[in-house]
This record gives sequence, structure tokens and C-alpha cells, in this order.
Amino acid sequence: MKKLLLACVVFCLVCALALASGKKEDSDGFSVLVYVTGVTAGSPSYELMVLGAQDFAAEHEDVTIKVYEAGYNQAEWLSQLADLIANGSYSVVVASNPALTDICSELSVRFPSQKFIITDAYLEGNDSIRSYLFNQYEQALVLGYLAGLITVSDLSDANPEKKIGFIAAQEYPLLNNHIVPGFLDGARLIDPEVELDFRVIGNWYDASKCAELARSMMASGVDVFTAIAGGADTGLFQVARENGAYIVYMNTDVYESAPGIVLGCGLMGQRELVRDALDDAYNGRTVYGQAQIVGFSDGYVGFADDSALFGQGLTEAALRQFSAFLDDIRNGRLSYTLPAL
Ligand code: RBF
Repeated sequence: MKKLLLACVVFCLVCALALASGKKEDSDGFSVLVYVTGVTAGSPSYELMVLGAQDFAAEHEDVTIKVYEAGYNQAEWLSQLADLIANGSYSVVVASNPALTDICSELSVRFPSQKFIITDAYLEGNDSIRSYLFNQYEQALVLGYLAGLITVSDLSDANPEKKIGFIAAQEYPLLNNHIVPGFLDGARLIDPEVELDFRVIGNWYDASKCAELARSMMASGVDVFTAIAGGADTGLFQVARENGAYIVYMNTDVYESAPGIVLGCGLMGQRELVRDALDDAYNGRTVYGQAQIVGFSDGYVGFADDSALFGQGLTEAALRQFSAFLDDIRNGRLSYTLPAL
């Protein structure tokens, strides 16, 4: 009888400890649903999220991950994700999209024990959701600064007009309030007369529409572009290659895809962030309800200046000026007000 009592006490203690740590210890171990709001291939933020989850899984034997591609129909995401989590088989859902704060808030009411980690989004106060917002204003500011240097330069494919271009797949608050303003503010630090030509494709996959916009923008004087367009941005690369224009690229290092055309690449530390955030969840360290902005200061946003291909095509003076600016950003010496979302 005493032994049975002792066994019960030990069992209860183990259960209490497992619960306290927040780690879901069931027969399936720790299971992660990686919910891709679109298609992985061609979208840096999603490719890096999947890699981060895979890095995390590789470090733990009792972790399983399922990657689910939700596709481009945003109207379906809520019901689709509800179906996926309905039987409670995932310890945590990880996703990366500003639109998911609303969707996951609604699902947290219907499925109160489901936990969510969302990157590229900011939501405080929901005890089921941990969110991390990349400081994309800062990344765009750096790329805009470089675009400004390029458009006022004498580079062979730069024209006399001070005009930079931004092609977006669709408009959303993070894009309109942080990314686009950051890009233009950065360029205007070089010359306040720089103008921005901003165009919208209407979806995340139509490379021909993207190419058509890029051509029309070049005709109106744009010589340097950036884009947030997922897989559709191959259209921009094609036009830049054929007609001679420059690209500064957000979120990932793509110098090799178009050397001499891609003159700068920002970095989103999504792979590292997703890995770290999942590790926190696994170890019961996640504070759900908390939201955090991550940027250059903590290494989750960056710029790929250590690539051998960076700097090719830029003049010595432009490179020196840009490097000094980058240094200021990295060391928190540039003060600016982060716009409201
Ligand atoms: N970014 C992509 O790279 N590919 C996508 O398919 C994609 N779909 C999105 C859909 C919605 C509704 C929203 C709001 C954003 C989407 N993004 C996509 C943008 C992405 O989450 C992120 O903001 C950008 O990559 C810039 O950091």
C-alpha cells in the first residue's frame, strides 16, 4: 500500500513538473505545426522559417514537425488552420505573417489549450500567442540608403533621375507603415529629392505582372528597385537583367542569383529566431502573451556585407559611406522613431 502511495506521489510530481515547464510531454513528444501562409519556395520568410524549425527538430529526438503550405487563398486560412489543430495534436503552431494575429486570436478562443508562435507580427496580451516583430523599418532604411546612393550615382545603369522603385505583392499595415516608409526615409537621407515609385501586383505569384510593372517603372525613370513580392519577384529579376537596373533585396542573401544587379541584401534572422523561439517553447521558457520587436541590435535583422559579392559595382566612395551608415545602425548610433503599425 505504501509503495502504491509513493508511486502515486511520484507520478503526480512528474505530471506537475511537466505542466509547470509548459512542455507538452505526451506519447508523441513535442510536435510542431509549421503553418506556411502561402507557398514556401520563393518566399524568403517562409523558406527561413521552415529551415529554423528543421534546425530545431534536428537538435531533439522527441520533436516532430509538420510543414503545411496553406496556399494563396487568404480567405481559407482560418478554417484550414482550425481543421489542422482541432484534434489537439500539435504542442505549438509556428507561423510567420502579420495577418495571423487576428486569425490565431480567434482560434485561441475556440481552442484555448493551443499555443501559437508568430513571427513577423506584433500582438500583446493573448495568453496563447507569443509574437516577434522584425524591425523591418530598420532593414528598409538601410536598403533605402543604399538605393539612394545608387540612384544618384554614375553607375552604368543609373540614370539622371532620382527615382527608386518598390514593387509589393499586396498592401498590409507592416508594409505600408514600416517597410515602404523605411525605404524612402533611407533614400532621402542621401538626397531629400529622391522620389519613390510604388506599385502593387495584387498577388504573391504573378511574375509576368511583376515584370510588366518593373518595365513601366523603368520607363518612368526608376533605376533601382526593391520588392516584397514572394515568388512573383522573379519577374523583376528578369527585367533588371534584360534592361539594366539594380536591385536591393530584403530578407535574404541573393547576390549570386544576379551578380552586378543585386547590389545589397538585407537579412531577416528568421531561421535563427524560429529555432530559438521553438527551443524556448520546448523548454517551457516562452511567455505567451508577450510581443517583442527584434532588430539589428539583437542580430535578428541584418545586412549581408560579408558576402564576397557585396560591393561589386559600387564606387569606393559609395561603399565607404554606406559602410559607415551600417556601422551606425548596428551600434545603435542612429536615432529614429519607429512609426506606429
Ligand atoms: N511574403 C512572402 O514572401 N510570400 C508570401 O506569399 C507572403 N504572403 C503574405 C500574405 C499576407 C496576407 C501578408 C500580410 C503578408 C504576406 N507576406 C508574404 C509578407 C511577409 O509576411 C513579410 O511581411 C514580408 O516577407 C516582409 O517581411
